[in-house]
Amino acid sequence: MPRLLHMADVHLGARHDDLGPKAADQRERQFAAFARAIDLALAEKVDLVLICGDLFDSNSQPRRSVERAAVELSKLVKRHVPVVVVPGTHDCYEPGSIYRAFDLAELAGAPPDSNLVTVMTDVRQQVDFGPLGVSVLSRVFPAKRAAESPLIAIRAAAEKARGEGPRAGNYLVGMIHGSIAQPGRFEQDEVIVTTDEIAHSGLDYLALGHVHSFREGRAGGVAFAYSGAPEPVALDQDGAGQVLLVNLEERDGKRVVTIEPRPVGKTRFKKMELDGATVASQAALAAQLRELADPDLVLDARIVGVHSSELDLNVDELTRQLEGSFLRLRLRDASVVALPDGAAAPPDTILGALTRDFRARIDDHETRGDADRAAELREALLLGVALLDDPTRVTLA
Ligand SMILES: [Mn+2]
Repeated sequence: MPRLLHMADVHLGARHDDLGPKAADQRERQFAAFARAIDLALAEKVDLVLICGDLFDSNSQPRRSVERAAVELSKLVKRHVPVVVVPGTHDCYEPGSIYRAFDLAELAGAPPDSNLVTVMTDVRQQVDFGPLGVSVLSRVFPAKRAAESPLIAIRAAAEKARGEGPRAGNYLVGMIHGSIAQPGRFEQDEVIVTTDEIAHSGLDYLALGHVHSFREGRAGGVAFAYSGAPEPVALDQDGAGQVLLVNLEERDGKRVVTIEPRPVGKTRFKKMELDGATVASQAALAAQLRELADPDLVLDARIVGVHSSELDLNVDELTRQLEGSFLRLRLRDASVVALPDGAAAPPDTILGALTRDFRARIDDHETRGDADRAAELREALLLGVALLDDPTRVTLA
């Protein structure tokens, strides 16, 4: 029973211009996840490793970075675990492709013609692992954009393989870096396939790359999956962080494909809402958030509800104080200040009339969903109440 490890979208060498001084850290995190994926392949004794595009973030990487990736692949070579790589969109097979500039197989120490490291190209579209009973099929274009669906050529190759003597019983595994067409969402992309094409591909399993979140599905009798990125490439990709172990087996004469996601990424995501009424002060909130401190955590915290008029909160300042404690911190204050109790002021006083009139206008804007205007009116009401109560407390600066 052949057992595969499927990964994609490692994006080694990503620049992360938006991360500033943390960019190098994030590159290292991605490399570490790649290394853990290789370790997992060895620990799980898989028979074959598939890398479905965007192993590198771009076609221009320094030699030392390519060599460093090849050192990881050499660990597979030493244990005679073959690996098949397809170029993606970031590292596409254009004339200046990284896969033309460097011989990954040689760098990884694979003997020539050993099939231990195979990079699929526009001329290398099939590799047969005879003893394993697996044939890997792909269709790579010498440009970022495919002239046609890669499944046209893959289907033809699958039909041929099924008809050929020694390979007729092989499991057929396709590798594609591209999008599955979805009306209204993915109609345009560099490489597009349809679920109908997958259903009629003749494959047992289609390994996909390009979408950075894990997704599995079935079209006709064909299992397919996106492994997602081993580590998020951008800090909003909360479906990333794993590779897939794929088992191909026959049960009662039927071929069964099972897909098991296994975590290799470290990044964790947490979204939380804090009730403004429970926030006593900025210092108290800082202490509360500090308890969650974790360099692998992307924390998205939002303060909601109603807060006391005594609370003086500067979320930008607080974010600056705490951001070193997290991989990334996003802090937002969507709470509103508590209004004075209208019933406390007799209706025939100025305070009573002001409160009643403003509350009606605030309610009106909130009902219509104009939160900004409602917040302005709340501030104005609080200021008015303070002026009537004790004008010396108010400084209009
Ligand atoms: Mn990608």
